[in-house]
Amino acid sequence: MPVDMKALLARERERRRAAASGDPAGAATASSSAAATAPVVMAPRAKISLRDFDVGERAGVRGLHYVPDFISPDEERAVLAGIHAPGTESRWVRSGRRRVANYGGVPSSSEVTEPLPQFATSLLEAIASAGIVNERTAPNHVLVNEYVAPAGISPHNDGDVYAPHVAIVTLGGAALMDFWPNDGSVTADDDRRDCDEREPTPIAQVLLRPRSLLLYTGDAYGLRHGIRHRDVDVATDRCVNAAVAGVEIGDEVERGRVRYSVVFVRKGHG
Ligand SMILES: O=C(O)CCC(=O)C(=O)O
Repeated sequence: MPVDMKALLARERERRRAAASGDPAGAATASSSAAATAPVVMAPRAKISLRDFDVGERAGVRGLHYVPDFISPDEERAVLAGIHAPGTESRWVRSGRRRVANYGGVPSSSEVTEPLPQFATSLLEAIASAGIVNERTAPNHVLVNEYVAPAGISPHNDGDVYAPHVAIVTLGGAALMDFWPNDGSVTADDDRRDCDEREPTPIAQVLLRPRSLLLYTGDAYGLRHGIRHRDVDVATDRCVNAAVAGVEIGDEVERGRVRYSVVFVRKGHG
């Protein structure tokens, strides 16, 4: 999760200071539950079997799952409103070409410093009701990425703090995520480097449609992943979820103006 750690630490310190001093503006950002917006309500999901959503198998990658249309368009709108609720603006930190809002402490530290915001707990309840996480594996930290096209995220591996599970809900726009073997050569700690032609051919690509849920765990968690810097993605024969995402090899997929990803992780090796 390459994030501008300096900016994030400064923001986190500022937030804690404001909360401790009783500053109302700080308090609004210190606890996202203070954000005055309609609560996000999600219908409980029917239990799903992840085996039905395994997209990594055909590329020999274990632990890669893609669930299309995990949330409805109304739920997507409600989550986006929660992400931008009053008091959340000060959460955003620029990291390379994207912005990141972080909830639950400093991403690289295993310390959990606050509960998840309401939009995230609702999404999480939906994920839990589908049987995808349980009490032992439930995420306790969320990062929201905002990508204004053509922004992407440089190749990276999420490292030990979050291992072994990540769940990502895509909102607003689409993007093609590439996965490469983790040869140890590049673990970017910022977004200055693009995923570009210097990267070897990915072993798998997943087209992340709006309202979908991506899960990577185990072997898939160990890979590097990234999103290229471009307005339009082209599905290649490595696109492991092409059928379910409704594309054929060679199809061009517009990103859309802005994509958000809500990235759930569990710190503390649950
Ligand atoms: O936006 C995404 O789907 C990927 C986000 C990501 O890789 C990260 O935050 O580390």
